[in-house]
Amino acid sequence: MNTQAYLSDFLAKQIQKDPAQKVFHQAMQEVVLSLAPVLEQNPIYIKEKILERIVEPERIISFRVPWQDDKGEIHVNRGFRVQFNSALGPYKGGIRFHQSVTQDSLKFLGFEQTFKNSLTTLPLGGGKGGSDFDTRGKSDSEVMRFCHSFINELYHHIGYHTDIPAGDLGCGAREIGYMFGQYKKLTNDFTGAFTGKKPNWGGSLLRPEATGYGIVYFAQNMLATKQDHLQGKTCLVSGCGNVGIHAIEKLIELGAKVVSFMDYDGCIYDPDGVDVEKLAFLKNLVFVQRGSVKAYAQRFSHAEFLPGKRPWAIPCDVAFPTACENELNEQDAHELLKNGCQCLCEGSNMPCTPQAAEAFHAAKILYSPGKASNAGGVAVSGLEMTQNSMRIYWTREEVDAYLQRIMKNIHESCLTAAAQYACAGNYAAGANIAGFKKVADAMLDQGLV
Ligand code: 2IT
Repeated sequence: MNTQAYLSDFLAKQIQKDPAQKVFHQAMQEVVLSLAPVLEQNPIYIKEKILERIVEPERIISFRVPWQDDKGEIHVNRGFRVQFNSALGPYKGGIRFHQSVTQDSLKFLGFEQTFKNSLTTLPLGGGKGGSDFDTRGKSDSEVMRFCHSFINELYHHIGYHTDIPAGDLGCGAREIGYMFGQYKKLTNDFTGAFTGKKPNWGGSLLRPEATGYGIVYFAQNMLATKQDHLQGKTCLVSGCGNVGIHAIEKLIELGAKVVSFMDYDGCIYDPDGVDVEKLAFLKNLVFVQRGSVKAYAQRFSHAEFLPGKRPWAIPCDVAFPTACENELNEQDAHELLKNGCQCLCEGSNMPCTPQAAEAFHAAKILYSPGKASNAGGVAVSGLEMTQNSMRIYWTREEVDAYLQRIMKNIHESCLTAAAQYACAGNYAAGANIAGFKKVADAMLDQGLV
């Protein structure tokens, strides 16, 4: 059987196993199809059934999360941890708290995480977890009771050398604090079993900023291949959570002009660009008030609030999707390209639909996949683990130097792998190939486990 036929047959069989897992299939298909040249040059991966093994999570834990709200009413949510692959190190990946969380979405995220973590060059396996619990509209004490209940089960399955969760959508320092506290209470052990901790109890400086800064560093590296830079560029950012806000911060510092950001209610278009003062307002609004971005347009005169909209129709040079999977479709991609966008740097995991990604590839603009460009977050989580092991703290400057070096290395690995397998300049294929090879070779070394 030739490689293309093998891959079609492989995908058909996998899809048949769980026909409803659409988003996982999308992620699997994207990775697997780009591996054709690798399989051709390394038939051992086919003989040893590496693809069949790598798409199957090592373990999925699914559990009940009962909790009581402030009125005493009982709620039951679903909790999951997908322990996807431990060939390179303990399972590592975030916890997502959002109503959209299902086993399917966490399988997709755990799969992506495995390759992303491999790209960081740190000894990290891949995992992801979460719950269909929505933190929006909940009081602090409700969030605490939920997090404690979540950990009452999850603590059996995680640990410093086993599985190290962190934050993700809907799960920030507050939630990590409650989970870490309960984990410590139950295990009687103060270890770095979580990352994204606050710096006064074991967290790394720059971890909150790392994903956002990292995507901007990656974009800098991409632009540098064309002797270009971010200064003076008009940029779009979408989601303004932890990733988006820190991307905006770094972009302002580098002299770029950020004209958009959004939340669940809609999009802000600020033609004057976000400056340091406006960013301080936005940070307070999002991180402290937990309010809607609408308030930004009420506060700053030229800014417009576009209810229910996303930013992709606004003309820009560089775009940073930083909200969630499939937030940018084919029509959005054509709109961006028509308006002159020359660089699309993914901050969220799989933000582009396959058709949107195809449009960016066809137009040959600089286009990076999330698993490469957003790896700075988990990379600094890896550095947090190192600091915990050494029982020391590094300075912000030390962590930033590591982060910049890691993003540069990931950028280089993508380009090197792409060139080696005849798809020069294709960051998506390069990231898949480089990420896959390291995991696959470790799996070969470790035998059938
Ligand atoms: O998608 C991601 O890389 C994360 N949510 C961060 C994972 C981590 O372990 O820091």
